Amino acid sequence: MFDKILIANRGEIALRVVRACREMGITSVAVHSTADADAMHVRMADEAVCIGPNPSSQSYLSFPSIISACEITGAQAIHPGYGFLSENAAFVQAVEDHGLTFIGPSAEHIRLMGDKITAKETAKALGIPVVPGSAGGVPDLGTAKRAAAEMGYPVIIKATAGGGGRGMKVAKNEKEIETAFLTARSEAKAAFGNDEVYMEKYLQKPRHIEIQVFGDGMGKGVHLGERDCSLQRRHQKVFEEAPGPCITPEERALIGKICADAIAKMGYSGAGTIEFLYEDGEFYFIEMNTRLQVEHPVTESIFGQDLVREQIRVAAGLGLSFTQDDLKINGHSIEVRINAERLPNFAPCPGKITQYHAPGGLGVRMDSALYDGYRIPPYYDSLIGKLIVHGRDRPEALARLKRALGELIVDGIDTTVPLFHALLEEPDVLSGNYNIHWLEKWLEANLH
Ligand code: MV4
Repeated sequence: MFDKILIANRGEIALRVVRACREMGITSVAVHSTADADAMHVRMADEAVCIGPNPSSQSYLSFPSIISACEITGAQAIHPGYGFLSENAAFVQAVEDHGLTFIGPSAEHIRLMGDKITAKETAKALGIPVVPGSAGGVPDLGTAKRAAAEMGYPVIIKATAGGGGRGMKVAKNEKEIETAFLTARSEAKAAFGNDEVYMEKYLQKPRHIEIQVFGDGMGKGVHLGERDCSLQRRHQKVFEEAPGPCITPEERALIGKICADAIAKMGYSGAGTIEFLYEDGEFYFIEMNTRLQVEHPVTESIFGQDLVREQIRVAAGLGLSFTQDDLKINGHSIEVRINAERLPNFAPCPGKITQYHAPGGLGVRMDSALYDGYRIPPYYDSLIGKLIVHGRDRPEALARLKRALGELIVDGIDTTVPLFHALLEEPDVLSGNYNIHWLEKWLEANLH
């Protein structure tokens, strides 16, 4: 096992990793930008190194600064958290070239899943159900028209280098295909420097269901069920839950086994998420994320397992501390993302926290790097906390969420907390009756 781990991240996820390290007897090293000198992750880690000025490009994304910080402190491994360098294959390569361990999958697996066409081809070859679509890239308008006519409208055109919703265009009929194709291609070029696009049948009212998987790095794979993350605004998740309110135990066992077997066959190492659209009882693969995700705590809550501990164990070559048979779901968990944003437009709202009080009690977990007097810097993303609740069943988790939100105090800035108070009054949220478009429609009707 490692003696010392460097955490190449900030905010609540850096604290999350510090906590796992401390329980495992591993020394933690925080890195930080100038703006983050007073951040909670710096205070809570055993050691800290300033790695550069405020822009992420010169600090949290700087390969030489981070690798030098390992050399200075004697850290043997790097935990990337989510975002920043967590899915950067070139970084993984640089880490390994310096004799260090990246806590995550191989550069090859990150690269494979970063290209959405090869990800889909790989998934399909491994027996994972995929959305019907073009065979590989769509090089020109003629090919786009033929492919669309064959699969039937509506279709969606996506950037091969994309993901997370950027560079996507829907065409409802043949009249719309030319504009959709050309816009998708030019947006892909502008955003990713790669204009390759592919096409899929457009699913009109799916849910976003993602399966948590783990590879032990020694040829075994397990799954930890699904999360329903359908409540999103502009491709940002705001409310996530596990298990999915519409997924039966039989469906979970079936898709879970398909995913776990695929992970085993790939020889995948570490945590991963296989994303599906789910409509009319069918799962359709769209992408795979090769990192720990923001919403991992809902899975931890229902399985009673520490996913960061497992990531560290697998990276150290020790394998997982549980088998598939050990994993049993207990109750229901919900997470809401607390962002420093002002409604109704979700404008970023950095500034000084004049008062902070975290909720507590049975089944309540607050993952946040806030403290009284903390000044949220304007340079990074607006996630300032995650409130995660666990109950014996979904109604109990919902009641607990409402109670915990009532205890939470974040003064001095605006946050997304009022949104959650309002959502918890909505019959569709209370019954779990929502799809990927529900929140945008609700915001349109209620906040504008
Ligand atoms: C789709 C789709 C409908 N049909 N693909 C958006 C982000 C990216 N991960 C995939 N996305 C979508 N792909 C097909 N074939 C609808 C979306 C989509 C979406 C997906 C998940 C969560 C929220 C979404 C919001 C709008 C569109």
